[in-house]
Amino acid sequence: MKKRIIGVLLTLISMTVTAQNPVVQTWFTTDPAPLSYGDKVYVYVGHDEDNADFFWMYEWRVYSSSDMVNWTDHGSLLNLNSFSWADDRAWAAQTIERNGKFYWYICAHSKLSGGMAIGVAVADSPTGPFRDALGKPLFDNGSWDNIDPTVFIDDDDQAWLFWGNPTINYVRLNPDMVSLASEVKQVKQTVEGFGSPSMRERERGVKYADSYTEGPWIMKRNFFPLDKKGKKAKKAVGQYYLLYAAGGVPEHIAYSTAPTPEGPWTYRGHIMPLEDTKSFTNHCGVVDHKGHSYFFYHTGKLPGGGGFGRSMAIEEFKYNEDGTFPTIHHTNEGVKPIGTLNPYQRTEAETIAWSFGLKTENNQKTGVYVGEINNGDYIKVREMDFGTKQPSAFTVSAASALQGGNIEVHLDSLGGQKIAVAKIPYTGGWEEWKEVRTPITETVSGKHDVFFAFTGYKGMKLFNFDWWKFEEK
Ligand code: FUB
Repeated sequence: MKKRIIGVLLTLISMTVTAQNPVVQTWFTTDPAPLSYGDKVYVYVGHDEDNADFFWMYEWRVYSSSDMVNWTDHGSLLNLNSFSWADDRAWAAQTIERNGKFYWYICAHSKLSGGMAIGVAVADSPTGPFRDALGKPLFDNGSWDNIDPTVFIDDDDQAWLFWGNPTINYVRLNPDMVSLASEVKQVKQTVEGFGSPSMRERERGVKYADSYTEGPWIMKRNFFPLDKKGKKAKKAVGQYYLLYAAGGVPEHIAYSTAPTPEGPWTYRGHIMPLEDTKSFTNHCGVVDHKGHSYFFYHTGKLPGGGGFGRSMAIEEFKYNEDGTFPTIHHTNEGVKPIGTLNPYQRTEAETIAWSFGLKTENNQKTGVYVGEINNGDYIKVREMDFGTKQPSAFTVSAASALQGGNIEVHLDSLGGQKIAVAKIPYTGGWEEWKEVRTPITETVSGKHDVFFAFTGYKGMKLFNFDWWKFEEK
């Protein structure tokens, strides 16, 4: 019995040590929509409230990473108050860049029509500041179907917006990205296209291959078709993909392809089959970045999570040679790093590969910082490359209105080599930031995962943590 308990404990510890999923542990992060821009992947998410019994959602948040494992929290960059016409349900959304501007398509409950409506916010950078581009919805006809907008710009510069549950609606956008260039149309759902006809046309007692539910993700990809002998064509062919949550609830992810954005669609099967993800919804987004392809989705697997407490997760995958998707399963491990972190650059404390116990907070004065730190909490950052330059000091910016505490810096594991202890004093307030510089005498070189372990008096909030930096000798 004792052996079994030790075995379970060891499994739990090793899971935490290697886990990258769920990607964020500080907040629930739902309906992830990734965007590759410059050196980074940005991901735009919704936010389930703690202990919710429905999709009580009031804001949208943004995270970014240049290595896919350390994610920087940019905070809550849009909320229902950003849209004068919206009063509830800050549900799924997606952001796209065009000519240096970032357009964030959201859906929310409209107090104008009483239904769900599509809105759009705009900013000059992927992390805002975002403002409602129109001061009114982009599309609002009083229907509850208007959820989950997804957007893409075709090679001919035509932008397309798709959305809907249980209908699939689509429209052309004007080059300004904030007005409609065509009538809103509905994709005809058929057995060939989606595994079944639209919900209203499905016949009782008939077992269909699949069924569109919600959460569309529209994208295009060029691939080289294979002939019957498996030989690759010389010319690439553009293919349109519509990925979506399917099968009613619980949802799996399926997809269809077409030669044009308007179809005809061919049902292609499951991408992420129904698995025990602890969430009865799923919602996906796909991004190609630096030669890697990533599948974003959500699960209910964060402790305290579930169907109304969902968290984004990521898997890397490779397209099949014939342009189809492989089957992708959810994992705890998630993705591998594709870059390193420079310890000698000031890094925001909210850049996190894995954390335990704490939260991030944001406000006008400080921006985003790490708060709610208690004894025993920790942050792990991965792939910190000290190179051959020996660090001589570790500096942090922290604030405490109480007794403060310690930031212990360990290499490779929580119990690994301790290279510094920053002692945070009482600073006069939770946002009275002080820089604390600690010399390093231990020898450190090469690449390490680094753990910031927080210690201090038990049972009370210790300090807030804004940024850290190592100095080279
Ligand atoms: O997050 C609220 C709703 O749940 C989304 O709009 C759907 O796609 C489902 O994930």
